[in-house]
Amino acid sequence: MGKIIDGKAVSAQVKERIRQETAALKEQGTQVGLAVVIVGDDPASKVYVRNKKRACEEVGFDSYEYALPAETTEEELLSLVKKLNADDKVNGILVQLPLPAHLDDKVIINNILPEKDVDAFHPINVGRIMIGDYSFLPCTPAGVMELIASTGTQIEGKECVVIGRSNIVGKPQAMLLLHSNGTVTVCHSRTKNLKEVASRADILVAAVGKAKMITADYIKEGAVVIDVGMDRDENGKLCGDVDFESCKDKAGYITPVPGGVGPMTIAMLMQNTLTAAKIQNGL
Ligand code: L34
Repeated sequence: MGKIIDGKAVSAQVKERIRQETAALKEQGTQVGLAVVIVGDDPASKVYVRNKKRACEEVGFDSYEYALPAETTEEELLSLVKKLNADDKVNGILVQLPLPAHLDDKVIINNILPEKDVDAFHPINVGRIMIGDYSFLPCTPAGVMELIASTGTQIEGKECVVIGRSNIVGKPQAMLLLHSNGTVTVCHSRTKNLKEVASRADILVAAVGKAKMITADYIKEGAVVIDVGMDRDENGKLCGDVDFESCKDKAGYITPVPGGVGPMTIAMLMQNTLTAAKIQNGL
């Protein structure tokens, strides 16, 4: 029987540590603030943003929420970003993705000050991650690393397979595993023999966006299986990229959806925001 990794419990531990540090900073006169910008009314994004706001309350950050209509122009969004860049109360700026189709993520992200880019999506921060010299780690991949660490599994020398090559998850995930001395393979939609490659993995990270695509025949007995997917099954129920039921006994460790990677993404956002506040205050 594989052990279920409790992302809620691990994230609660991380947030508790952040809460204590935030309270200590406050005593010294530093209050931490995060601005979260959401454009349009994608229901999933609204849930994630609400969870981020709640996490800010839990750890003692001020949160500033900007819910803009779907018709917001690039000019309007950029002017908000610039206002937040200049606002000393705002240590971190997060523009929730995806944006409506008429807005270009790249243009918006490039205009967030790198030192306030708590998603680590700005090219400067991406470059720093590439060379292993960073202050912020992208939230989802960093959360995955924490979940792997929580199992006591050493990454060094292990076969790590990442399925998915997005800029937000797959690519930075591969880099973080590499920094931990894993032997890393990145698979994607053109990979041949995906099953064969995936089932070599000691550590498998699925970030494809296809409901329950990873069945037991994709995984090695005893592997650590991390499910980044936020998908809907045939009944519209939230599920991951991994077919949890068929994999849970074969895996050594496995994350559930919900309650796995999602809460960790948010905990890591809190971590990055705290780091940003410390750097901006010369601490
Ligand atoms: N800019 N955009 C930006 N930064 C991010 O870090 C994100 N991401 C991804 C989407 N767009 C983003 C998130 O916030 C994914 N993501 C995210 C955050 C939280 C949760 C899921 C994805 C989450 O809270 N998941 C819960 C279930 C939520 C539900 O009930 O629908 C969980 O337990 O997994």
